[in-house]
Amino acid sequence: MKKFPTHNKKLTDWVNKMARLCKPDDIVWIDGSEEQKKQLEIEAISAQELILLNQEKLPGCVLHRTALDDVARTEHLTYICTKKKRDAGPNNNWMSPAAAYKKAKAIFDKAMRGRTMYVIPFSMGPVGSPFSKIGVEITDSRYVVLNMMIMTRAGEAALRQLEKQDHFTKCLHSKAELDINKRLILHFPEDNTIWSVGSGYGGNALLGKKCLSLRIASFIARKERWLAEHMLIMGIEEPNGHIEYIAAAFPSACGKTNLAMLLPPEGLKVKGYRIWTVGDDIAWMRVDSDGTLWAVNPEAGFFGVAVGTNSQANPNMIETIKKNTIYTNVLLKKDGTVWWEGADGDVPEEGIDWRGEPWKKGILDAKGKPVSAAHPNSRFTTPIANSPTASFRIEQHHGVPISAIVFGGRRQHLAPLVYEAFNWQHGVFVGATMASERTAAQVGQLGEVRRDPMAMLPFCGYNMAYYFKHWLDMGKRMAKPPKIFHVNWFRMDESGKFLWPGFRENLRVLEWILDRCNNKVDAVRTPIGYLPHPSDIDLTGLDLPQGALEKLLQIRPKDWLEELKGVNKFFKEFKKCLPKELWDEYEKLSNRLKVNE
Ligand code: GTP
Ligand code: SPV
Ligand code: MN
Repeated sequence: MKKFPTHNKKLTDWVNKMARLCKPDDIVWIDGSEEQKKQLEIEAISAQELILLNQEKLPGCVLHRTALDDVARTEHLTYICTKKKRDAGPNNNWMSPAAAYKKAKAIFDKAMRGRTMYVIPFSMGPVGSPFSKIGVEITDSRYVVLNMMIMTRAGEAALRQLEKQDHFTKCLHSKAELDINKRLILHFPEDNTIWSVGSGYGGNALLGKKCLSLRIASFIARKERWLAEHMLIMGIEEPNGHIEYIAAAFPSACGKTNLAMLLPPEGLKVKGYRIWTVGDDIAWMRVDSDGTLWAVNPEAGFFGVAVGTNSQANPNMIETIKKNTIYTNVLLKKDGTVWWEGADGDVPEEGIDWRGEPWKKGILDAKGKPVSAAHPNSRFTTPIANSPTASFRIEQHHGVPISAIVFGGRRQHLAPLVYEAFNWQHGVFVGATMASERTAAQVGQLGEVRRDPMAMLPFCGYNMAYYFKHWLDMGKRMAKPPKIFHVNWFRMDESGKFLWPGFRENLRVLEWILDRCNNKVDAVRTPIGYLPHPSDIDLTGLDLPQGALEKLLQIRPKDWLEELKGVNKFFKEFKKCLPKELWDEYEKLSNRLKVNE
């Protein structure tokens, strides 16, 4: 391979400049070929960055262990660096671009000494689609390269596209010392640039993912009048062959991947539904000339949560991750296969845990707590094309039309199983007031309820007050905006058990959502929105305890009024910038609740 396979001056100048800063021993351009991938794998295995798994049982699969304090996104070290602080908003950590570059430069300085610098041209979205964006990631991590080769369209074709359009997102990454005290994930939306240093974890280091496709893309999308969202995209094929597409935003580790790949439940089999996965994490959506909303998934792979994945919850994923998959922070079994809490089969007798320590069934730590085999945020990286549910429209430059937008989160008590917003503006309010209990996907206190508007709190690359305004404007531009819904698979009974079985059974709720979109059923008007008549949720073949559905659909105005206090506090953080329409919706909801109290 030629040393510099491009004549694009912007690109070569930038690569040279970054090389002068990081001082790598060598520079290698990623062409995306199978041979290059194999070569990198061999090198990574001999450098002990990867472990080759049992190739008979798991062909093309490898295992990686991160540093112990590098297992999830570090939101407190993630910054939006705009000239004006107000443009980043109260929802983001802010640093001035000058201060941020200076601080990071000191860490990047000579960080790649003794290492190879890889240059990865990549396309988010099908190469050549007018909706796709080109990025180039520079990294000193082979693990990052191999992940990017799955998660994006990386290599030669993306480079040729870059040369045609001559602009790209500059993404610089170095593991440096993998020191959490010298870790920064910096976004410079005004320079179309990302600098990430000191972490090797997915969302911190695979810069095409959250950094480009959400933080930078959301900033661009506002200017170009489209939406970059933390949403899955799925197609629901009806027995007559017609496919309806929905997009759904749930916070990290709240069920996007599982829903996007759903296998219809036994009880609904006779109805003949089939699910097609377009994406499990990110949606780029725009209004087309027909006045409706269309979506593409910018990614080419899944970076999915391992813990809890099994053939009961997500059989399609179990098929998907049997080959060409990178596993991160799971248990290594004696036979060279892997395991995690909630995986298929018996708990293994022994193995090497995600920390690289010997592990035995039932082993307890010094405090008497079970030692986890896999980290709760352990993940696998696998091509979407591996999935039996991969949609035939993934590569289509135009994407898919969206009939419904679904918001959701983890709420033990408050939110009902499903409800529908009265209209687009109310739907934006529903999204803007979302909250969820914290999961292991980000560092912090598990279980704590935090407001997470549109599941975008950690990912919106600018002031969320402007983002809400942008959402409101998008609705006005559509002749037929999708209907907006809210779901909660996580409501619990008094004893702390989930009231709803979730997973495959969620199709029953999607069925109601589509029926509403197609005006097939009416609904109950409540203070918070339209709720289903219990008889309109098809429970055929589902053994739901007596009264459970009623509990799942219950609304307690008192609890909602309490919730509004948190919303009020959150909205006030945006001061005068918050769109008036959201305060209007707030007042209207508050009044409706008081009448019903
Ligand atoms: P990110 O990749 O972090 O954005 O997460 P995600 O939104 O794709 O979440 P994912 O589908 O990986 O699910 C995360 C966790 O939620 C897993 O542990 C699942 O077992 C659990 N989960 C998913 N769907 C359901 C459901 O319907 N009910 C219940 N109770 N748990 C679920
Ligand atoms: C999430 O945390 O929402 C993920 C994983 O999808 S990460 O790539 O780390 O962001
Ligand atoms: Mn995610």
